[in-house]
Formats: sequence, C-alpha cells, structure tokens
Amino acid sequence: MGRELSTGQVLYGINNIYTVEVDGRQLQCRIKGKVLKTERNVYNPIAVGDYVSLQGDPHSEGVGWIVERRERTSSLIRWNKKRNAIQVLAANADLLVCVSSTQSPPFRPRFIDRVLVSADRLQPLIVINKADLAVGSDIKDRIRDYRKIGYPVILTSALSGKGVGELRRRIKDRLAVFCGQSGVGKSTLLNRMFTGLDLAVGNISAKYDRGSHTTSFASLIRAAEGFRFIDTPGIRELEIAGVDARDLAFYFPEFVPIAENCSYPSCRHVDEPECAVQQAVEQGMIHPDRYESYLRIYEDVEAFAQAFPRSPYA
Ligand SMILES: Nc1nc2c(ncn2[C@@H]2O[C@H](COP(=O)(O)OP(=O)(O)OP(=O)(O)O)[C@@H](O)[C@H]2O)c(=O)[nH]1
Ligand SMILES: [Mg+2]
Ligand SMILES: [Zn+2]
Repeated sequence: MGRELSTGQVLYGINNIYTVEVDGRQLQCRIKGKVLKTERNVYNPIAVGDYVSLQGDPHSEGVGWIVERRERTSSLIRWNKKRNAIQVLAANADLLVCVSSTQSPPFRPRFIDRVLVSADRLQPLIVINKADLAVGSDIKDRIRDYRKIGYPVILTSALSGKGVGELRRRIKDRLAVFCGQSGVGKSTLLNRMFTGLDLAVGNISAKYDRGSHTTSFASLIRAAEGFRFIDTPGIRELEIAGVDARDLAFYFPEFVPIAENCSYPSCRHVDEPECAVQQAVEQGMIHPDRYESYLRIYEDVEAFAQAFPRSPYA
C-alpha cells in the first residue's frame, strides 16, 4: 500500500493502535496527527466498526495512518461518568443485541430499558440468557410486556443451546453488537453459535453474583460467511448520552399514543396533574417498571444536559 488512500473498517483498538481490515488484510494503524476531526466531549474519536480512510506507511508493510473517519450510519454511545466524557461503544452496527440473564447475575430490566433508549438507528433485540436456570414469574411478566410493546425477545441458554439457533438466524447478514453486563454470557453465546471461535469466558463471582469482566475490549469478528458481530466488554451501567429530556417519552413506544392526551402540551409525565401517562400506569396499561425506568432515565438525561450544556449530543 502506498501513499494513496484506501478504506477499511476498524476491528478493534488497543492503546491507540487500531487494527483495520482493508480488502481482507489487517493493518496496524494510528491516527495521523490532528487530521482527524473529532467531536467535543468524546474521548474515543475512533470506535470499533468505524470506516476510515488510510494512508499506508511506505517504510513498513502492514502499517497505516488513519486520516479520516467516515460518517456513521449508527453509533452506540454512553456517558462514561468516570471519565466524564462520551464514549462510542460501537459504530455502524445494524442490530443491538441486549443480553441479560435470568440469574447470576440477576435479571435487570432497568438495564434493558436503558439500552433500548440508547438504540438510536439500531434495531434492538432483547436476549435473556441462562434459560436453563429458573425463569421466575417476574421475568416472564416482563418478557410479555416487552413483546406487547413491540420489542423482540428471545430466551436462550448457551449451556443447553435453547434459542441459540434463532439468535443465529436473527443476526445473519447484519452487523450485530452484543452488549450487556459482565457475566450474562455474551461471549459464551457467541462461542456456542460458532465452533472454533474460542472467545475467553469468565467465572461468576460467588460473593457478588456478577461476572469478572473477562472481555476487555470490543472487537468486530467475522465468524463465518454472513456473520459479523461485535463482542463488547461487560458494562455495569449504560448512562444515556445525547437524549433530550423533552424527547425521552418518544423512546418509550407505548407512551407515545397515550401522551397525546396529556393536559399540558409539554407534559414531562413526571408530576404534572392530568397526565395521561401517569393515569395509564395506574390503570395498568403501562407497566410500572417501565415508568420507573422512565423517571430514573429522565433524571439522568437532565444531569447529562447540565454536564454538557453545549454538546452536540446534549
Ligand atoms: N447456566 C448458564 N451459565 C452460562 C450461560 N451462558 C454463560 N454462562 C456462564 O456465565 C459465565 C460468564 O460468561 P461470559 O460469556 O464470560 O460472560 P460475558 O457476558 O461475556 O462477560 P464479560 O466478558 O465479562 O462482559 C461463564 O461461567 C459461563 O459459563 C447459560 O446459558 N447458562
Ligand atoms: Mg465476554
Ligand atoms: Zn403526561
């Protein structure tokens, strides 16, 4: 590869060295100087899945420089509170596979609701893994509700193989990003679907009933013809970035037709009187857990807007 530009896709990045796939070859790349335009408040300018323009290094084979990032068709972002910046978890994916577990670690619908709000321009798929362990009535109740409001849900077991065939069918020919808390079984599910993949899997801490953060960086993997996906490290929480509080109700599809009947035209559905959403919760038409998620996320998106008042994401 010479001085001319070529295009590739970022498979993973470690310590500012990005492995980029170009015409089936992998190049080790760095970002060239300050050429790359970056958004304010974003700490990783390049994410897994990004399409980039590269310049080859004339002196070393297999090495390149990233000079441009192509526009993204989608991005999965979060507010990384520890770094107080926006983190791009994955770019250009089609499908967002939100993996949760029945137990060990415990089922967390609150986490799922956050992921669903973050699924901007990504098609969501809820996967509840570890179906070989007891599936409580509370979980079944939530599965019914998610399906009722229009989200696809599949119950899987990476151990017994239940639901794994369906998951495989659903991710075919799409770039699927797997996300979820540590220990829910993202990597185990992927290994079960593709023999020979051999992603590292970890143990569940008996003391804390959670995973041990086994997958340490996100990577785009091509496992077979028609199967490309991104395995990501477990995250404790997905803090919403870039959603306007006034728009939040639009991210809860079951709220949308009901909210039209609120008395205040700009009702936040928090504590306003004659709020149709609050009434629908009382009447059992909106699941109380979903409304609870809404209230908590509402607080978060307001906090985000205060932290980044002029951000393109705020
Ligand atoms: N019983 C049961 N255990 C499972 C299942 N899937 C995964 N596990 C176990 O859960 C543990 C964690 O699995 P991982 O695949 O490492 O989880 P992960 O989501 O990739 O975790 P991180 O990489 O830390 O984010 C391992 O001990 C797996 O054997 C399942 O369907 N049933
Ligand atoms: Mg993993
Ligand atoms: Zn309202």
